[in-house]
Amino acid sequence: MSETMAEIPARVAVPDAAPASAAASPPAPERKGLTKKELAGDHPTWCPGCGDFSVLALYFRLIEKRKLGHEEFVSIAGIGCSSRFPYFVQAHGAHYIHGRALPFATGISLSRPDLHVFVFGGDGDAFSIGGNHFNHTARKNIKLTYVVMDNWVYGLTKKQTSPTSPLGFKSKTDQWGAVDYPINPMKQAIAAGATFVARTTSTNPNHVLAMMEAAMDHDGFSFIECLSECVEFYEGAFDAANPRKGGMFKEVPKDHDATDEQAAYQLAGTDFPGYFGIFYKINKPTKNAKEAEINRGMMEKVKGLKPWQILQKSFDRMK
Ligand SMILES: Cc1ncc(C[n+]2csc(CCOP(=O)(O)OP(=O)(O)O)c2C)c(N)n1
Ligand code: SF4
Ligand SMILES: [Mg+2]
Repeated sequence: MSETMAEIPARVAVPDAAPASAAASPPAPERKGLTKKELAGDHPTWCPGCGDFSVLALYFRLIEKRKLGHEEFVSIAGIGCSSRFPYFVQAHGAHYIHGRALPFATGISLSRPDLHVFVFGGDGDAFSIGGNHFNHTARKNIKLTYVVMDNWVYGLTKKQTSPTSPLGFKSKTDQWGAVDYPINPMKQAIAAGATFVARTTSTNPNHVLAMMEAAMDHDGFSFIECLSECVEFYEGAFDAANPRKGGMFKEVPKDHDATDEQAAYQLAGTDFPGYFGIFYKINKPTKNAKEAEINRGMMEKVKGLKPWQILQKSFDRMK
């Protein structure tokens, strides 16, 4: 890492920083940020009515509202219908390997702490093949936002049981009904050490936006479980959480203490449709901050040396 990189504080828009010599020049015009129209990438290939459309539209609204420019954020995903997300965003991003979006995004976050790193994916991507990465990214408190579009099924591969499918769900892998106990993403995130844990549903746009905003402002690993219906392979899965379908949308009680892990865990254990909002939010140092500190210390030790001289010192030590 260069000295300049080591000095970049978290989430500072570096390119806008004015050079010292420009102190006397007129202030730069206010940055406009990207518009929804500019952000629209490939036409989404999702089935008409898929909940993922709403998440994409709200992501555009978030970028627009926060006046972000191309150099300030990145959108990463694994594999799945939901993970096709970055194709539909005309900005920096990557559609990566199934279950491996988080380690890839971790590298980006650690090397470019000035960026907003957003990761999108499905329940299979997050909790089956990527389950291990989920736990480790959470415990390391990597500064990024992870939105899991949970539809309780593998959509892309046409209806297999996922780790969040409820007992009895009939799929191509469980023709007689699922027998494996589903995981609870909220409990899993809290237990793994995530420092921001929220739940929302794609049928409540204002709430999705509010959760995304709070998540991106959090200095640490922020996780959002967003219920997002697969109309093709699990129609009606979330009707009980949708007032327009006769269900109930219950927000986290006003007196809930989001810094209380036990209280958050208790909320997470409520029967479906459960609660929506921020269950848990605490501040503790990120891996980003800890590594930056180590880097600063190391740079201090080799101050004034050229990169090749630093390398030579390492070689000399090996002799
Ligand atoms: C290594 C690997 N294993 C399996 C697959 C096949 N595969 C692609 S997507 C997927 C699951 C998708 O489910 P989910 O993550 O819930 O996303 P959804 O399609 O429901 O949005 C699987 C098993 C793959 N692409 N790569
Ligand atoms: S199969 Fe399901 S998850 Fe995939 S695009 Fe269609 S509705 Fe959405
Ligand atoms: Mg899924």
